[in-house]
Amino acid sequence: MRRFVFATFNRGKVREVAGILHDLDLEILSPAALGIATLPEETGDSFLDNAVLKAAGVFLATGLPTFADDSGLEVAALRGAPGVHSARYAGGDGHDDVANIRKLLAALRGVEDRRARFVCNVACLLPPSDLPRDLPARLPGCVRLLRDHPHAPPGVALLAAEGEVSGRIIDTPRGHEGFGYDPVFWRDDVQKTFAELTAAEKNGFSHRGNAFRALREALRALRAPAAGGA
Ligand code: ITT
Repeated sequence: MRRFVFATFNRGKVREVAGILHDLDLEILSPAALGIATLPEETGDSFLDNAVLKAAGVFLATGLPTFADDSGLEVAALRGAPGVHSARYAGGDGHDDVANIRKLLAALRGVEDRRARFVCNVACLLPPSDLPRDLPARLPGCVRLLRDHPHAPPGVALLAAEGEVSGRIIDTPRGHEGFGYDPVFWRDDVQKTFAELTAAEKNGFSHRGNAFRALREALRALRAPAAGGA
């Protein structure tokens, strides 16, 4: 069994990703289980930079293969805001989902164009010895193998995966599943918000579902871990 740390403190992400990766032979560890109380500050300008920063902080502290997710909501009428600031949109330490939604709905009051998308970037750091030589040819389209990302530790391989999903922002929150902006993110095809879907249903077409399904295919192509190793 291969061990990975998922560098996150967001329980909604953990629930969703556990469902997507459940059929891989993986043990997924939390930072808390390894004595890590905080992740590096998200000072990057892009989702990928921030995902790499989070994964690198945990990789350097533990020496274990690590993946991280940086994600957020981009609203067309707000020129892509809240974007990389989604968790902290309403200020403070962030993660006040009710305050974030309130601020978003205030910003969109009277605005007709409600188009929005969720974006998820995943950064997975691995020892290069885990990678088969033909890996690049076997990677799904939205996964890249990067060897010189500025925030990745030197000599460590980086698999970067991306996913997105479009929808629109409704005026009145609906549903109690999920997290973050899910209660106001509406999908015309299912006539529901993301907060009215189970985690499995949301995974079926969400940004995170798309990004982690792609990563899952890349992980299937890795060399088997050395006996007794990580
Ligand atoms: P970690 O950094 O510990 O992983 P976080 O919640 O701070 O957790 P991000 O920095 O990636 O994660 O911020 C993502 C924010 O974007 C999240 O807090 C939500 O406000 C929003 N978001 C991302 N994915 C979402 C989803 O699937 N549903 C609803 N909101 C989402």
